[in-house]
Amino acid sequence: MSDKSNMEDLYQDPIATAEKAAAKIAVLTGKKSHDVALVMGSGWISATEAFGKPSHEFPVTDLPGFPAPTVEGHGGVIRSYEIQGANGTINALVFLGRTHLYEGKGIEPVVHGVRTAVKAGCKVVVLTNACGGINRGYKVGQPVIIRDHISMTATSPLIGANFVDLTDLYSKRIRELVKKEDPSLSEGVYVHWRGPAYETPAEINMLRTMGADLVGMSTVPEAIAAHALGAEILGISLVTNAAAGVTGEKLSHTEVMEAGKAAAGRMGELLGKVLHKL
Ligand code: 8IG
Repeated sequence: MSDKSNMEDLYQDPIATAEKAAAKIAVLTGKKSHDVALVMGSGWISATEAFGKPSHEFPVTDLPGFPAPTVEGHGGVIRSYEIQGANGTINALVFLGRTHLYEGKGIEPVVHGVRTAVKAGCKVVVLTNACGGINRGYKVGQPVIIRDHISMTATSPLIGANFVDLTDLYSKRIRELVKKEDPSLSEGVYVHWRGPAYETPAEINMLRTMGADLVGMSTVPEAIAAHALGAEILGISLVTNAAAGVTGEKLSHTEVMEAGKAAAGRMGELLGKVLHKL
């Protein structure tokens, strides 16, 4: 199928396209359903090492509705893992890379992965990202659990009179489980900034005044779309730079890619353990 007609299906009927993509995952993996989905953001690939070897791996473009990815470091690959634990085996669907709003393809491709995951059976969706730290107490390389968010993009993945409640969007139950496993973790409020330009120092001051701790260009639409389909959400941010104006340093993409590796490995082990307690 050409990328164009593949994408037209997605814009026409996003939920039906997610159902088709989920059916194709079942065919490609031989697994009727998956239990949990993880979306690995930039710098998070090393977290997957803790899950062992995937049983299956394929490019997202093998499925209907996924555009070819465009940003360096975002693989556009789906893996299926069978993660063994005390309570048996968990089928995990892991997305390496995601589509961002700043790519200009609209909101549908941004949330297609998580919708596909929920239609594939996933009751929990773990969203990871790399972000800027607004909170002056954060250090580069620190993972932070997302407690709540502020959307600054003026866009939603939902259309129509779908008045979804977001009071417990980032599941309190799962946040407590994670903090029990690692009490050193902080929680923070994540702002979704469309990008692709980073914020100005003045905008960072504004966001801090609004109650924000973290700022990035992903996660929020995915959390809303997956929650609207009934999934529970865990969000974890890796602070890979101080937000604009916090230290006086300029922001660069390569710094971002390197900062996260050690913390991501530690988070992978944590996630591997937590998945069995969900
Ligand atoms: I990594 O400082 C990363 N992503 N908006 N601001 C925004 N996105 C980011 C930042 C940042 N760092």
